[in-house]
Amino acid sequence: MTLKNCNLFSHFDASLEKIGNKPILILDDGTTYDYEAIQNKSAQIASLLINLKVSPGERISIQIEKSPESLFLYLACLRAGLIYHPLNPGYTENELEFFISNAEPTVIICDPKNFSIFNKLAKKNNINHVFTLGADGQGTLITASASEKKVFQTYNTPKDHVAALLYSSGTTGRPKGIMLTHHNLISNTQTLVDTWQFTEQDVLLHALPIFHVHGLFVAIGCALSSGASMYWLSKFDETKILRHLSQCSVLMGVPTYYTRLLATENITHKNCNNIRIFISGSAPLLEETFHNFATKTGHEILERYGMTETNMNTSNPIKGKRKPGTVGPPLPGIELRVMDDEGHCLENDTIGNLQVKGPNVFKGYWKMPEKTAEDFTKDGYFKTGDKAKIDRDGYVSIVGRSKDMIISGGLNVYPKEVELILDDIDGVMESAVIGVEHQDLGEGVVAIVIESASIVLEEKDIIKLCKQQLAGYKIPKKIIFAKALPRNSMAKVQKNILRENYKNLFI
Ligand code: MLC
Ligand code: AMP
Repeated sequence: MTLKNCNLFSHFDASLEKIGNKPILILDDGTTYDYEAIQNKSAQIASLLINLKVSPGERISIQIEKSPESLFLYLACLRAGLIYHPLNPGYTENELEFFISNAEPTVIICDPKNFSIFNKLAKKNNINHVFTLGADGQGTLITASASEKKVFQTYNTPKDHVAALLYSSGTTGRPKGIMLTHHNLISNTQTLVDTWQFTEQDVLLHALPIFHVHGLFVAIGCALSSGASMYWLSKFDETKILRHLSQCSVLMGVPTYYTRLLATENITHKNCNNIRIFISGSAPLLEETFHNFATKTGHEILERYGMTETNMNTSNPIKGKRKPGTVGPPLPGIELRVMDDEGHCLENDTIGNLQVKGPNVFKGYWKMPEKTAEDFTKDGYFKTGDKAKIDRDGYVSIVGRSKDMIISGGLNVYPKEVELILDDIDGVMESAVIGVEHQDLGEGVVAIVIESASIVLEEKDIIKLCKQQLAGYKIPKKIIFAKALPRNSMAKVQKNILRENYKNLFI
């Protein structure tokens, strides 16, 4: 990497300044934004933030819907050297309390409908600035930045400077902030552009949310680093995807996108004619989906593997064999190894703990130095928490997780977090939350609840109480009332037995 200024925006700038006024963003209604528009709008927001006397390294916490302006805001934070802290718009007040007090932002940007919640949180946490930005691109952030200059000198960023803070929960239920540096993101983005052969001729169909690495760093990163255009959909919608597919060359999605497209029966060789690659990740792609999609469209979905802490680690190849059920070999410059519990490297085809090392690996957990140290080996590998094996050709298969985590429609649910809420409900003695095979979502969240004798509970009441505290995707799709939980001799709940007992619940 020869960039003097290690700012991710400067990295985008280097390719975008070459492409003239072709549209970079194309909306469903045909509105377009070229690079000049994006540069101007991000400069105005960056100027506004810096004029508030916010300094590089301070956090901007953001809970908004996806819109063109949400992209300008992300770019503004990069340009100003501010740490971008995105939050799922589904989070409830209860969940937000933790994130805001932990991230300690200087500025909050929220949907106008949630202003009073954030205003309250801001007062409680001594935060002076709360702006709004709605799904329609309107809000105080935009009105306040409209009079700012359209020129902004991008922050001259040191290599280790943190670009983003993304939280992932943990087995204890307490989320951890993951610090990703500009260098982490530049190196991974460039590796993906090279590996997937992105060019300015590409048109990416962008339907992913931008509060997670997949939509934010992988998709936006590949497009802006190569000068490609993006069809910018506010969310996944089969009808809109099918409407625009023939004008696009790349689609990125979680496996649910592909199973939903297959379920429409309207995905054909013809409407996929212009597509160069369909990319899948964030959750396991079933071999059945890979084969059905290939039959229907003539395209073999390219599966890759990553995580928030590392961005992308492996990918099936553009040219060469894409092996269904595998996530491909390690990306260039990234080292992967499979270890046993005692720390010995395992041979090919043997299942063990997957570890990764490379310029893509995050700087550490926010304000958690002990946890950071615990998750790295002495020789600098990050312990992913995934169980994997590597075949003779170097292809990696993710076969399970040592972390107790459910992936529902590409979103992670930590059972402990849901169990804590359930156990707090009057009438619940204890609970166990598991992931069960689900045709649409990959895994569906299921709660097994043991009632105390005194109160009779109904499923709908439990769901209602959960919804007050947890984002929608974490809410159990089914509550099962049982007499007792299976336990081993150490009194630990045997979730494997529960998963086996309820494996046919959704199929
Ligand atoms: C929404 N709902 C979900 C859900 N998403 N339930 C379970 N799992 C999900 N993923 C719930 C809502 O709360 C709501 O409940 C109901 O479903 C309908 O909401 P919706 O917004 O209309 O849902 P829908 O549009 O169908 O969304 C489903 C989805 C979406 C799969 C399209 O979740 C999605 O885009 N997922 C992608 C997530 C992603 O980007 N992951 C990348 C993580 S990065 P109710 O009760 O109110 O009706 C990562 C690293 C890597 O993992 O390697 O990439
Ligand atoms: P997150 O914490 O949201 O970044 O989720 C990362 C986790 O998603 C990884 O640790 C894996 O468990 C899982 N994951 C991502 N991509 C894949 C994939 N292609 N196949 C299987 N699991 C995946």
